[in-house]
Amino acid sequence: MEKDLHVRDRVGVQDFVLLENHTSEEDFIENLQKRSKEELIYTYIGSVLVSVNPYKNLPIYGSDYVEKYRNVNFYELPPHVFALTDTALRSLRGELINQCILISGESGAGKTEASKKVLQFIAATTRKKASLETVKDKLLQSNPVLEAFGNAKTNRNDNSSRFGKYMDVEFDFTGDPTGGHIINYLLEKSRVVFQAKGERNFHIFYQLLAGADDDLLEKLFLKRDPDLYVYLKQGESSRLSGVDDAQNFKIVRGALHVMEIGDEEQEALFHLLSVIIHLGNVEYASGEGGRASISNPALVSTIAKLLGCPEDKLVKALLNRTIEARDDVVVSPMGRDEAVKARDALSKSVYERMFNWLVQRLNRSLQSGAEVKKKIVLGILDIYGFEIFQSNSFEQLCINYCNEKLQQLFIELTLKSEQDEYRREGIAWEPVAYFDNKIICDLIEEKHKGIISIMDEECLVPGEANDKTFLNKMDKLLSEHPHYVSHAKGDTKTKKTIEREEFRLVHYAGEVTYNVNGFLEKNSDLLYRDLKEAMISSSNRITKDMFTGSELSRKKRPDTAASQFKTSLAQLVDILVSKEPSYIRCIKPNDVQKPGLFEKAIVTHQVKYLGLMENLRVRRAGFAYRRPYEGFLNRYKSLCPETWPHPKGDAKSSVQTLVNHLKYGKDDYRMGLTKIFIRLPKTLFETEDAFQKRKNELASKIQAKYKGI
Ligand code: AOV
Ligand code: MG
Repeated sequence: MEKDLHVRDRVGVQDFVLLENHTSEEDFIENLQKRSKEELIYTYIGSVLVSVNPYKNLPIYGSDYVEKYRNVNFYELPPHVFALTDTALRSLRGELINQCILISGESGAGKTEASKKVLQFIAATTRKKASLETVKDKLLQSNPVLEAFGNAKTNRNDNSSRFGKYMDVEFDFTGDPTGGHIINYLLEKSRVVFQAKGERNFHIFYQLLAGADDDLLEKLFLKRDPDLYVYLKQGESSRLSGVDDAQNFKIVRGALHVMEIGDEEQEALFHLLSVIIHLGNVEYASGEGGRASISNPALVSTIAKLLGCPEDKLVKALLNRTIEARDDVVVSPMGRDEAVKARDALSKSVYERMFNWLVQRLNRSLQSGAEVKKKIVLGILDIYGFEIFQSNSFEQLCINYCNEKLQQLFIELTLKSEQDEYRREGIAWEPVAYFDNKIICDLIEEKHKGIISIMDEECLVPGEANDKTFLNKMDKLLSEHPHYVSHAKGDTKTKKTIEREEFRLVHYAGEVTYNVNGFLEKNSDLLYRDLKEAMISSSNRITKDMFTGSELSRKKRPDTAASQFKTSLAQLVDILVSKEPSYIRCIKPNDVQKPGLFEKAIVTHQVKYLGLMENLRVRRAGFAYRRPYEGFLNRYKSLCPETWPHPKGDAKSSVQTLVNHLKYGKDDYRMGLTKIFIRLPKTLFETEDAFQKRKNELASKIQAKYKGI
């Protein structure tokens, strides 16, 4: 196979840095296209992996490939996600440095698939030992569970992640995986009650209907046909070609078992899914004085049964709203529209809490044992990619904001700090210009001035504020901002019209027009007290963990959805910057999910906004590796008689002696103020190989001495 690999990968260049004398964007795209055509989906920019979605299964992830790539230096084999993972793993094991793999790209570009390959490689290349197999199995099986509950078909991707996911794989100091931890970010819960044409609700609903046996369905009062249920049929595409929902249901149940969620708890979960499905079919009429009444009370009775809560309590909560004002308690009946909204809020809340419950349970099951004192982690970030739909709402704003933050991090770490460091260390450097999207992040998140602040303020104004007043306020306060376009101002550049209830943001990845309807409500994210009380009275074993009495007595208003998201993203950035990053930049070659179709315009756009050309320029002129003198010296001093065992001069001059001895070429490295900079990974890898060899020699010498040989 070795031969085969190399023969197959003689198309274009494997590393853009090697595209000698061809530095234009066109050359770059052409190289990508040439390679894509030959199904060579991976290419490097230095150590950044660029991946072009093939939209078909390629035979490049089997155990033969795992073997091929394990413990082989990055540059020796054709680019592959396994090579990137292997490098991160080796740095983790060899130097005990926490790693993270950041995967970005727009919706459908291949992030989630890439994250699965990373995990697959980790599981396949760590030690085979009975006690580890359980851990690995759990790490792998957490995926089908989260995908079933957190992914859905959208018009961009049949298996689109509708939540953000950061997963730490934990290792002990020997490099054995010992467990993991998942953090989830803002689930797109509005999908539970509404889907655009061509889209579906979360996979699990359809899997349940297709895969449950007749007994279970009967217990849940469900019929097999998803088109009987409003919440499941609005997208008019409840069946997905090429996907076997029934089969997937079996896989999910098996995975739940692996995660230590047994049959009883699974049934409790399915009961809640059924509650949600039925809630969507509850119909309301407008009665006397505009009061809502329920047109199909038998259904509410079924729901109460499924929940194990008193029927009258549920009915009351679905039709009334109790408002506590100072010492007064007022029960006010809801109108039809309000009742529908309250019902939907309940469905969304139950689903979201169930999802959080699941993540918590997965984490409990993934927890490393107490005996693992020092943990080293490899984090994998797979979020929802940048998206533009026909109609974009609050959720798209959050998703796209998240992508802005990630792009910001990429810029910070690869373009800005890289260049800052050269300057600081006194390395001669020709600056590379790039677009810094901080201005857009600020537009969204800046205190007092940004969109989130304005939205939060409007959410606090009782009674008078609505989506329109929010929009007006933004139009007034932000109209001068170069990345904000209001209806009044209009888009002078593209001339695309902006409707009265819309605003447009010029994101780093493209322009998105948002419709403001529903923003405030989604941001406030309120669930009326009566519905909470009804849920608290449920005998379902999971709702007991999801709804607790304590939240009823809480006086302080919880943070808005956008503010919570902002806080959690800031925390995410902190987590990521504390680790050594590797990057996978995913590219989508067409908008129709089709194999073999490479649309230049679409790829060019992504190459532009991902900043790949700038990345390349910095890389080409720059240095792939840097290590502080002390660290470098300590690790490699045994390779030179003059530095072993005790270096003579200070760290910097000793490193100079060391690299002279190792015969580093003049252009292979630079000596900075506190660090050595190494241009190509190859140089460092060779030194590392020599070190490993030397270490083994020394070890066997010591052993021999010990044994008296
Ligand atoms: P995403 O995660 O980047 O989108 P996915 O990883 O779900 O995108 O990829 C979308 C689809 O493309 C997958 O379901 C596969 O059919 C195909 N695909 C992606 N990568 C590969 C690969 N390496 N080999 C074969 N097929 C692939 V989103 O979650 O929507 O932002 O939110
Ligand atoms: Mg995804």
